[in-house]
Amino acid sequence: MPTPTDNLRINGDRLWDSLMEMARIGPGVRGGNNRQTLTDSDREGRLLFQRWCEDAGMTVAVDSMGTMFARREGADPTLDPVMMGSHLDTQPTGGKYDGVLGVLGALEVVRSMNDLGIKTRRPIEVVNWTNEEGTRFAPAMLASGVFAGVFTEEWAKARKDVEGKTVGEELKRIGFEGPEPVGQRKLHAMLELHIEQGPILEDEGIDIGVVTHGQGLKWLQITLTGKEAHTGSTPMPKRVNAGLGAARIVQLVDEVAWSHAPLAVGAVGHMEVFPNSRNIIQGKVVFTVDIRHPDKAVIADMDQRIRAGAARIAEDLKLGIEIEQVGAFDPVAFDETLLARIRTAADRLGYSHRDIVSGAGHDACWVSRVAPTAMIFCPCVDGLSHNEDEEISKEWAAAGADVLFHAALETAEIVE
Ligand code: HGY
Ligand code: MN
Ligand code: MN
Repeated sequence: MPTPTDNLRINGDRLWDSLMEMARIGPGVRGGNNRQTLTDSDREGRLLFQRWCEDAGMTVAVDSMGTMFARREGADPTLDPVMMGSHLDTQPTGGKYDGVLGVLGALEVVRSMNDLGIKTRRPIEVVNWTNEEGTRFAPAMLASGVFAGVFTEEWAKARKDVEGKTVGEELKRIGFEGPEPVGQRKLHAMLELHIEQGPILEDEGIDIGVVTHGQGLKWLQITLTGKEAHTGSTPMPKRVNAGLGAARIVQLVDEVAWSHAPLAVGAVGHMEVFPNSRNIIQGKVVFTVDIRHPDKAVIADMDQRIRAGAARIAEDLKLGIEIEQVGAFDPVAFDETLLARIRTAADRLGYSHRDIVSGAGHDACWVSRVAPTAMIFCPCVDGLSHNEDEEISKEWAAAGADVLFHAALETAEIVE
């Protein structure tokens, strides 16, 4: 017996056009994006998204962390909505699709519902979560973390960027500190479409990733303090070299991650050196260790060994050391009912699929604490992301949004 959703598809051309139009806001230097959270370009992207949502007949609410909820009413407005969403903020050298595909793919689902005159029992909400990336303001997934009760709003709004500006000040400055209290908004379920940001789906020629888990993560910010001195006239035995300590700890992080191969990952992505002069021994280095694994116990082991090893390195080199945990979340298991709907939708639509664990963190990881949540991945070229060369195909984007469409309709229930 055919069902209403049998062969419903979104409009892939319209989705692609919207992705390309959004990509023109906050352009990078090599074809990607630099639309960091709460900057003027983020504001411009938010306003475009808001206009598109209103053009699609939705009403847009903003909470006090700046998260945007675009609502399409259902037959029964008293029911909790089905949310679909992700983030519009990007890395400083980010791609055009990380996060953006999830927000604009959800908008495309609503546009397609409008085209097809589809009514759902439950309301539908398309969400743009503030500061998913955690690059300008640590930690990542900041607003979804406040929404899920992981961080207090006060702590989150006090987070500072390298210029000392706070989240709260910047929210006000761009006009997106909304009136709605964070976390009061109820939801029945959330679905997040995202690019894989890894090589598995493309390597295996698979269309859809059914994301069963998100791996756990820890971010340790380490500050090493040595002694600035002349690089030419200071004898080697007299040096207190913070840069040397940082180099040895970067090596230690790599060794610890490899010791838990093949699933563990570890690196230092962020590093600031002071005074950063060609002929002054580095007096201070501030850097962030990023370690991840699907098993909480392995993360704890890596954390403990890196802390102990860093302390030994600092002692050997007579450096001061401070270690502050600036981000952490445990491995997450997503909702089995939603995962089954995603697999069924992919089968119905003729897309190949496989279960997969997310290497990256996502807003869905926090939202899963307050409602059933699941993610859908599409492949990305060479598995590359957090790089301006990030690329996907129009077909991959459409396939992911088609599956999102069907899973959302099943969850929100079509009504005649
Ligand atoms: O760091 C992450 O995994 C995400 O991209 N914010
Ligand atoms: Mn993302
Ligand atoms: Mn990202």
